[in-house]
Amino acid sequence: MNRSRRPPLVDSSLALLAKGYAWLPDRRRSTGPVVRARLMGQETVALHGPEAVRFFYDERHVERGTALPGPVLSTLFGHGAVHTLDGRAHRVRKEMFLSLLTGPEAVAGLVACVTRAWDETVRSWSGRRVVLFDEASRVITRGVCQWAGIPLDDAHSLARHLVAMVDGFATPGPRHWQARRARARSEAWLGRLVEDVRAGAATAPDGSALDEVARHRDADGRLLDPHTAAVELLNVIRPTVAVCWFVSYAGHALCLRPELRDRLGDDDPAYAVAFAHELRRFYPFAPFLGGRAVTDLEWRGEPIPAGTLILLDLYGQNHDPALWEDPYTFEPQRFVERPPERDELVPQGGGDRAHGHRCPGEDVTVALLSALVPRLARLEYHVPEQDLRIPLHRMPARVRSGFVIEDARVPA
Ligand code: MYR
Repeated sequence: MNRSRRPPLVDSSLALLAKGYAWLPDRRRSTGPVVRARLMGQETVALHGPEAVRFFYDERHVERGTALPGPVLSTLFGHGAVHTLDGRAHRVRKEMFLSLLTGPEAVAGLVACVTRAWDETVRSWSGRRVVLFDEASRVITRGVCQWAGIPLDDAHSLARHLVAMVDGFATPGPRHWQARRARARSEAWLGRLVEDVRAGAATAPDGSALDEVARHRDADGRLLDPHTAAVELLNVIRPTVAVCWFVSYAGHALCLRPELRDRLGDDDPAYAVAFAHELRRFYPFAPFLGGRAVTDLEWRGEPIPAGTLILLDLYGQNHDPALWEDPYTFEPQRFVERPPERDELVPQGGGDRAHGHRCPGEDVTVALLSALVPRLARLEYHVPEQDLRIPLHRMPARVRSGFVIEDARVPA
């Protein structure tokens, strides 16, 4: 084994926390395409690039179930979530998400609920100072709960809880504990709702996410226990609400490149989709994904022993100059000229969505952004002085101010 192939002795977990999204790309620039490190005491190899995506998503190489750290499950995904399954158990559970979140009808239904909530809400922004991130999180919460058949008393507090779960998964500080509390409360509430639906004490509209999750049977033929059902309902609504990150990034992008507003206002759906893809490529969201080598592997001549933690560097790949011209320039036009290939643009993972772990909500994300961002571009508003920095050491990153707008007005 040569020097570069020896697992490092020094643990890099603190360096990762300190540098965030920049940690892996920096390491790659200094050590070459395959990064070897030790994280949380575990031997780790990080890969990136379309070929690495295909390697990572091959179940003969990498399993996901054992790779997610407890703190990530206790905040972001939930214990027992689809993310922790492999093989047939994963396929059967994933099928439920695919039937809910993919296909033109499902996507259009969800987008209609969210855009209605947006159109009703924006009028209330006039004469006020609003934080786009917060407003978008509430609008999407209202829309997605209506679509999912989940009765909602207080969109503000559910939106706060859903955002907290995402915001606190990668930090050891107070945000993390807030995320754990938000998850515990939300799981308890939705677990009770599922029990009520099954007992006939609450109704779930036919075919709604609440109905489908309550009736879903796993690979063993059994209903989900109420806790797991709550976890999976959250796995439908939370990532949808997380689109608020990209809505506030859209405000940021339109502030940096105001000339793009006209093009977005032109009612050109292809351009709106290209803009959505560029938001997902350019701005930091999921830094990387993790899996575990199921057997002794080799990647481009580099040995990867069974049990090694394998990271797929999503942020690095989305900014790799070998894949993207001027990767640090925000340019939606790149996707007008050439739609992204499956394993090239990977903000929400890669590989085959139907069989692997690729996010089933990718179409929903693109469709929501394609509907909301042109609405934002058509809105007239003032952008006051604020902190527009997006520090890369914070995971997940976000615009510091949340993107504040004033005097918003829907043009006649
Ligand atoms: C959501 O599911 O709510 C959307 C947010 C997704 C962020 C994804 C981050 C994945 C981090 C996995 C860490 C694995 C470490 C081994």
